[in-house]
Amino acid sequence: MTTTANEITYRLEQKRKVQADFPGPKSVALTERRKAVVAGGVASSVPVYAADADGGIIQDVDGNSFIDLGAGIAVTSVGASDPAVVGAVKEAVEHFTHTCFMVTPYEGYIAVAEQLNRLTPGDHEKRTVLFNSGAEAVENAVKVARLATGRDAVVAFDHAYHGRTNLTMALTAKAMPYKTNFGPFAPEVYRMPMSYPFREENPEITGAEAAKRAITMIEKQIGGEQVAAIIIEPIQGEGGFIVPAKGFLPALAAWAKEKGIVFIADEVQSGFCRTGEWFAVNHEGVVPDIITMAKGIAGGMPLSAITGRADLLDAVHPGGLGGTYGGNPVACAAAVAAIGSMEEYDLNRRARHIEELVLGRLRRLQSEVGIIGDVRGRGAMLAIEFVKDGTKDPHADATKAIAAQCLKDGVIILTCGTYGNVIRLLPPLVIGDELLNDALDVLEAAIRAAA
Ligand code: PLZ
Repeated sequence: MTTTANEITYRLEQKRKVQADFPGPKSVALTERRKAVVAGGVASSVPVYAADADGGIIQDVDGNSFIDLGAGIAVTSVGASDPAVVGAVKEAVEHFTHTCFMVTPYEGYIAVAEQLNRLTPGDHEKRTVLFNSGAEAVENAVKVARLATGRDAVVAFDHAYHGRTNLTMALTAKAMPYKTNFGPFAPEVYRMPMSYPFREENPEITGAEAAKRAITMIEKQIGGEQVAAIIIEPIQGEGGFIVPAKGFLPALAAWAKEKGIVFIADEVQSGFCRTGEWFAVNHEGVVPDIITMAKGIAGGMPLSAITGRADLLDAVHPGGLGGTYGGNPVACAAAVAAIGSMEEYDLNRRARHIEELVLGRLRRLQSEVGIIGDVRGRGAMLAIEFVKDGTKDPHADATKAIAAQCLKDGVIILTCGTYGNVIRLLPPLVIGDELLNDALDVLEAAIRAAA
């Protein structure tokens, strides 16, 4: 057991330790079994199989310990085996695994709704619905917006990612690997230009001007009065951790309000302390009409939610929203415990501390290395965009090579970006400084080697 300054206790030793020739025999055997039974369309980033995970460490079946800079794609913010979450799950599961909230309801669902209504931005009257995945939350946010407005059109943005179901594929911007050959896609989805400061033709363009560019296009191509919803990730995730210019989100939200358009913030990736605030929209004081949540919400248990204006959510006829597993009681217990841990460990403060530590190191490195085009992000949602030396041409090969080298040295690191040229850092928020610095040493060496 080791303890950090912020009193987080770990079960597994927080130390990177990998055999030079991993994957070991047990992982190799599992890969063989997998090939015979698991569909080839499901890919994994690393060739080892997890046996245990805690704090910033994932241990594989052969005893290798990797530093986790992905948190299962921004999910295990409180750690993959936070004692409070584990205890709550055990307690809940001993009573009942499922009854279906639409059949025999239970308190946990209500408790989660109370927490989400309290934590999401705005002090207006709110209502919450629970689902299983991020995509399902997005689907339902759009359903509610269409019903409440009586309009069809939905506006999404360049570089957006909203999921893999039919409607959310339509909302997602990137063809490969998410959409190619999976169509036809849902209609009435319109794509508008994003504010992407690093790649703007005019680097001087302000957030308000970038919003105006999108609004003008909406008015020309659709007409504001036809639009049911604008959906946007306040910091885009899969698209490259793109932080829009200051003022972009508030201007869009203000215009949506004026036109009676439902402003949906997709905080599936950016929510729950990830950016150093409960939600990324808080950085600019934006209050969405509906907010979609998943990932970090339940410490790794599958749960998602939409929380929004009571008048919108309550416009839906009884029975209009639901699903067999939505708000599973064990997942609800985990969510209440995970939110408790976020508050107890003050993970917003912890995320801001991670930002300071990581950005400082990366900015120094950027001044020495030509292939780092941009370093950006908020809290513990940070990214490096790689370019060919002295240009803005995306450098996907270097990005891939750097991620591969990090893995070889025992650091699990994720890439993203429309051009596949972004390394994103999404550590569990409970990771200790020593482990994080060790991971950054590995990353820095890999970047220098590639440069
Ligand atoms: N909205 C903003 O980031 C999920 C998906 C990775 P689900 N992002 C990771 C992959 O390759 O499938 C995501 C997101 C935002 C919606 C979703 C969808 O959430 O829980 O994966 O359905």
